[in-house]
Amino acid sequence: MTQAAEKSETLSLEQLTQNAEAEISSANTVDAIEAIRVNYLGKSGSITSQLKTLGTLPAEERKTFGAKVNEIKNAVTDLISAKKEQLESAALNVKLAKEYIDVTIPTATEKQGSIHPISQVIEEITEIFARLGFTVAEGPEIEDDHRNFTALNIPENHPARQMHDTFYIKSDDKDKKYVLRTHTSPVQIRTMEEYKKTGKLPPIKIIAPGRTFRCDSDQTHSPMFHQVEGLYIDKEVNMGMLKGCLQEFVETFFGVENLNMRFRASFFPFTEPSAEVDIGCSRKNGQIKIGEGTDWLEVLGCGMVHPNVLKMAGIDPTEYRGFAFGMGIERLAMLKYGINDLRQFFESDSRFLKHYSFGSIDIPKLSSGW
Ligand code: 2U9
Repeated sequence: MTQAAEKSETLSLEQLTQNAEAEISSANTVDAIEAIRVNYLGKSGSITSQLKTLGTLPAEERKTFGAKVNEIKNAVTDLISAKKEQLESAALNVKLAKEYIDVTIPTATEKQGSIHPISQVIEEITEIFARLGFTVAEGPEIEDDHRNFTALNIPENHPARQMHDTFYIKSDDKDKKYVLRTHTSPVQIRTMEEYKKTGKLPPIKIIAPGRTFRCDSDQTHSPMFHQVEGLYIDKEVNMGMLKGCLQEFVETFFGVENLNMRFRASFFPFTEPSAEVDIGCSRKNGQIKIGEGTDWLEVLGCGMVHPNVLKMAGIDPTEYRGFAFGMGIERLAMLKYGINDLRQFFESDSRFLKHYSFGSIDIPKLSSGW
């Protein structure tokens, strides 16, 4: 190629680039940019055609010319993708602005959903314990049997394992058995493990609300049910503090000041001493009235965390103590809202929800003066 021919070739490539740049810059739709791409880089596009002429050039010119065309091709490709991205994002913004939905506008009353009583009661309980300084912890519903049992002082072959009517899960892992958690206690185990792992020291003050599972189904048992458990570990934790905390809880939850409450000695493998908690009530014609009369009604269980449980979780029981409690949500919801059939909770009958009608923006209904 003569010098003049080379100059004109360079100029034409430069011209090509300038034209492409100008067209890309003034393109204002994704379709327009796609048309430009086809014109320059498509099968018979002008840059592609330049590459096709390579074969006709003498070997010594091929390299420099080829490099130049490739450079232009890459530059134009980059410009096109940047512009395409910019146009696509602008188009999306226009679409989003057009399709804007104000989610705060209330739906028609007859179409409004409502909060399930179980969710409502979990909210109420969480609110009360949050005021007492507890935070919420969560964990998986499928657990290994170490965290569900062994770490809670329920070793293999302990009768409590049978009492829990456990759903076992098939597993290929020979060394680990998995279960649907029979209580939310493994959440507390996980929290203690995390403290140990990260070197964080107590106090630990958590509640663990959530679903639990036992292979049991009749008038008063559902294979899936809900619990809230609590755990407080610190250097100076004692049974008196546990009683004060639960007294505050039952009074606020049931909305009865100075509600009679008593601890009745009981047994759980994970607490020692252990107690069941009763509140004062009256029973007339099968009707329970909380805060009246001289009868007692069991509402939850509690105790001081067993030293073995603290030890297994890496917390020194000579330095730290803990209290723990556990409650069944369905039972508390039935007592507070006068629901008399457990099955109603799980039948998905919208009339049931409508009847209790906890609005989605209601705050938990707590009747004490807090
Ligand atoms: C750790 C240590 C101790 C949790 C506790 C209870 C007592 C209890 C029942 C109430 C009704 C279960 O739903 S229910 O059948 N629970 O009585 N639960 S103490 O104790 C723990 C938990 C975790 C690490």
